[in-house]
Amino acid sequence: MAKMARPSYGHCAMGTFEANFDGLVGPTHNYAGLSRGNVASKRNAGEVAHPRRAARQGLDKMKFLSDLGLVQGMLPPHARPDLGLLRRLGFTGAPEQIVERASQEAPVLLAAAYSASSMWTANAATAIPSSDTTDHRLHLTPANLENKLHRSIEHETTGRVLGRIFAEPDRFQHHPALPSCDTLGDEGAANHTRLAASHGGPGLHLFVYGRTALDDGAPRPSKFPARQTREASEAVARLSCLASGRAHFLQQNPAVIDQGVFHNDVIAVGNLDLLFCHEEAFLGGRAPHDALRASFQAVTGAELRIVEVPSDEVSVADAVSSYLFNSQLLSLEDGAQVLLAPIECEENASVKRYLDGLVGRREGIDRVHYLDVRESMKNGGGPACLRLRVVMTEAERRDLGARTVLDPELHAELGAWIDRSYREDLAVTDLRDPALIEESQQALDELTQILNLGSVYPFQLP
Ligand code: SUG
Repeated sequence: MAKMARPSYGHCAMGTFEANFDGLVGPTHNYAGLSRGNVASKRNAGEVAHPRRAARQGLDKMKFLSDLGLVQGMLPPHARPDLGLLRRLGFTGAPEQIVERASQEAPVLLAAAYSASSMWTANAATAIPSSDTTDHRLHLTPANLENKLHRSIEHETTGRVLGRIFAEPDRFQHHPALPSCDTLGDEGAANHTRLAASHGGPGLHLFVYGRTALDDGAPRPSKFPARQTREASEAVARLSCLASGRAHFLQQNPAVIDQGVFHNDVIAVGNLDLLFCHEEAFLGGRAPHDALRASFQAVTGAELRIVEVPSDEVSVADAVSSYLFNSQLLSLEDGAQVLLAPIECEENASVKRYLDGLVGRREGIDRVHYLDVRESMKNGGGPACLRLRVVMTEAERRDLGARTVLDPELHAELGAWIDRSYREDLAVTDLRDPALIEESQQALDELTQILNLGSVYPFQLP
């Protein structure tokens, strides 16, 4: 086969680019240990969090991407505490009474209602670009996140926010989250990767699931939950009107889920024609690679490059503790491909050695940048967890509603808003402080004005 020219990268290639919508870290960011199967969340349970620092780290990351010439958007935090959740669980009275009683009787439920977990927008939704759908609209399906109580309360607000940003009905098609049940556990884009020769060309959508819910005999992890089901991935692909042959389904290796790989983006990351993954990422090891390559070839006419990290160079344990694969893999306008890795990768000897060698071998990754998002990392959220990728055209971008694409003015306003609205420290025990209710609502009310979002939070709705 003739050697393919290197795909044309850059955010303006053929008027189509990849935008990253990062979750702004909310004012109630804390460490409550709510996520079984997520080792960082459990390890750091009860530590004092630093909401202002966390939000600043997130904003710095957004600025970094924007300075690289990429389109950087954002999704706002959700209103917390979720008083609606606590009311549904039988806590009554004024907000202060609800919080007081929940803190006495059920502190874990209070922590769920206060979680800032919407910051991890890789779990907000699955976005399928218009170039790959039969109705030529961009489809968005919020994830039901049914596996964890504190995350299962996100999809309604997510749906409202996405509806405001992607508002033009001729261009954007919104679906409600899948029914919230164990059979249809959906964790959104964290288990979905679009592979293509260029952002504007046809894409193959790789959906990675943890288990087949309706087959008791199928392989599944034994210790930790497999949050994403095959049934959910298939439903999202169907709902999104993916053109024929554009979806490819792979099962995650159950053994790595049991070692803390609770989403595929903890063990693999892809961009355009490059898939960067660990040797143990998928059930069957390397066996599924051939079929994936063939699907990619059939859709794009190009060759898929798979860079597989061997276990004897980086163990699964090191991949999980450093979050190597939760890096963002980004193509810049000059054609360079960069890996935006968490700073923990620079501090892990085997991971650093591997990355130095990888860049030296020029296997598709030209540079590595290390980024400090430690506050999020301590809850199991690296750079890639913090962003929802949306491949879109210039015309679609022009039709976006609200003011959610970062520019220098918005950056300055958000920085000032964080500094005046966020606490420096927040312990789980502070969640019973009645002042935090009003404080967080006030902050988000101001934010909706900064972002021109209109009313999206329950406390703002009639
Ligand atoms: O769902 N952590 C999140 C981290 C999500 C990471 N996302 C991706 N891999 N895409 C989760 O487990 C911890 C909250 C706490 O323990 O307080 C939490 O929800």
